[in-house]
Formats: sequence, structure tokens, C-alpha cells
Amino acid sequence: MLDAATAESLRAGLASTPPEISSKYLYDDHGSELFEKITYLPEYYQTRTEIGILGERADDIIAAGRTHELVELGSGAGRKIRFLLEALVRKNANPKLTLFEINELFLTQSADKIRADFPQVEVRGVVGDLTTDMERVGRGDGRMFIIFGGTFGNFPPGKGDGFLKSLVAQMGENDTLLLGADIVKDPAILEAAYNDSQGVTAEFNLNTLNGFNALTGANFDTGNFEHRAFFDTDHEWIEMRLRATAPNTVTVPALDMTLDFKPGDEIRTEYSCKYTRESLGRRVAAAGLGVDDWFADADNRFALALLRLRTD
Ligand code: SAH
Ligand code: AVI
Repeated sequence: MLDAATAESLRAGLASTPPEISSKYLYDDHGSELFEKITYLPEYYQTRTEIGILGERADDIIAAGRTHELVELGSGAGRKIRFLLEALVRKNANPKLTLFEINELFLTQSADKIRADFPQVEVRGVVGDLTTDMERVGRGDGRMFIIFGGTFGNFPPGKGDGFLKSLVAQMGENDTLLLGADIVKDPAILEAAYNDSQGVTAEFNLNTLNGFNALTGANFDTGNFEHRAFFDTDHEWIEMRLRATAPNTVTVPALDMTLDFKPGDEIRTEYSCKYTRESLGRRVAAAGLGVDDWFADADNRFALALLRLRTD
């Protein structure tokens, strides 16, 4: 049985133009495995670029953050946090780590692995939805919040700003936020990253419908839809969509809805915003944050931006 708030947000998504299903439904257990596969694809440069930056700059990032506790949001498999943990352990004998994730299986597995490898670190796992449960993180100070992998880009301006505000509400004045940002670049490189030749991203995208069916009792047939991803140059974001390839009708018992699709009709399943240092600064300013530091790779493909609460 769906709770009223979830039902309401699903209905609102489906009523928009084009209809939307939130990208958080990409991450059931199968979707989380598919995302892990994406991170190793030749076209998907983001993960290896970000890991390269962490390998070279982890000590600088920890020094700039002046922190004793890391809080990773949307932690997934928890591969990247290890670089910062190693740097933090070099400076602080008993640091703390909180992992916050919507997928409980991935959270438990990654927290257990980190506990085994870093016995001196106090590890806390929090299952929650970044869009509704930020208060579960709790208030504190001197912490570094981290959103790796461009996940922040999956919260588009406007609709995604509530999340940023609820995060800022948990931040003490000496807390920082380290944001992974995929940098605006040649659309051909961006579009290839979301239309890989092995079709893994297509499978990941189509899996949204399986997640939606499981949640609502709907009868979407993935065979009636195809993957589409394109760069919107005006908004500087990638959109993933699912396009109907045949006329079909879907019933959604939990929402008491029937959806009719004709060939060509689309459902938006993800935004992935791309940034420059300036455009990220403009985006976060309304939430009271400013970009303090910018750690990019030599080819300017990806950056880790260190943000602080602005005092001016
Ligand atoms: N940080 C990892 C994983 C990125 S994938 C990396 O950089 O490789 C995005 C992660 O965010 C997934 O693990 C997904 O389960 C999680 N996620 C997506 N939407 C979320 C939400 N609304 N609340 C909490 N976690 C979410
Ligand atoms: C998790 N997030 C940053 C990925 C992205 O690139 O926006 C999700 C993804 N979607 C398609 N491929 C990967």
C-alpha cells in the first residue's frame, strides 16, 4: 500500500508534460547493479575521472574542508568515499562516517565492507530518501557532506531545490558540502555517455518501469518502450526518456489511473544537469551556499566543488 505523499508525488509526476517518473525509482536492486555496470563503461567517463581526482587530491580536499566527519548522500556501492576516508584517517585517528542511501541492500553491503576495512572509523548507515528524509542526518558541525557521481545533477533547478534547502537546514556554520559536478562539454561526448553501445543505460532506463510496476501494481510492459537520451543545450542537462513504440494502455491500481500511450509518446525518467563553476555557483546561491574550491581533472571533464554557507 502506497503512503499518501508518495501517491501524490507519483500522480503529480504523471500529470506533467511530458509525464515524469522520478529518477529515484531507477535504483531498485537490479537498477543499482545496472548503475554499477554503467560506471565501468568506456563511454561513461564520469566515474573514472572522479576517482582520478580523488586519487590525486583527497588530502587537499580534506585539508580544505577542515572536517572530522564525512556524510555521504546517495552513497551507492561506496567506492569513492574510501579515498577521503584514507585521507581523513591520516589526520584524525577516529573519524566518523555516515552513509545515506535509498537502497537498503547497497547501503548495508557497503557499510559492512567499510567497517571491515576501516575499524577505527565509526560508521552509521541511514536508509532514507534525500527528497523527504534529510532530517534523519541530524544537525552537527564540522562535517563534510558529500554527493559524488553527479547525483546532485539529477535534482534539476526548480523542482530539485527543495532537496538543497532541506540539506542546508541540517548544516552547521562549519559544515561543508562536496559536490560532484559533470562539466558542460561537447554534446557528442555527453550523449555517448547516456547512449552506450552495449545498451546498459537503455536497460537501466527501462528498469524504471519495473520499479514503478512493483510500487504501484501497474502493468507497464518494457517491450512497448525504448530508451532515449539527449542533451538539452538551453538547460545544459541530459534528459533520459522512455518512448512508446506501440499503442498501449497501462493500468495503475495504486493510483486508480489508466494511462494511454501512442507511438512516440514519452515519459521523462531523469535529468542530469551539467555545470561550469559559474553555473553551479548561481544554482546553489539561492540556498545560501557559495563555491569555495573547485577540484577538476586536467581535461576539465568533471569537478568536485567544495561549498560553504555564505556569510555575506
Ligand atoms: N555515489 C555513488 C552512486 C551514485 S548513483 C557514485 O558516485 O558512484 C546515485 C545513488 O543515489 C544511488 O545509489 C541511488 O540509490 C541513490 N539515490 C538516488 N535517488 C535517491 C534519493 N532520492 N534518496 C536517497 N538516495 C538516492
Ligand atoms: C547517478 N547519476 C549521477 C547518473 C548520471 O549520470 O546522471 C545516473 C545515470 N543515468 C544514466 N546513466 C547514469
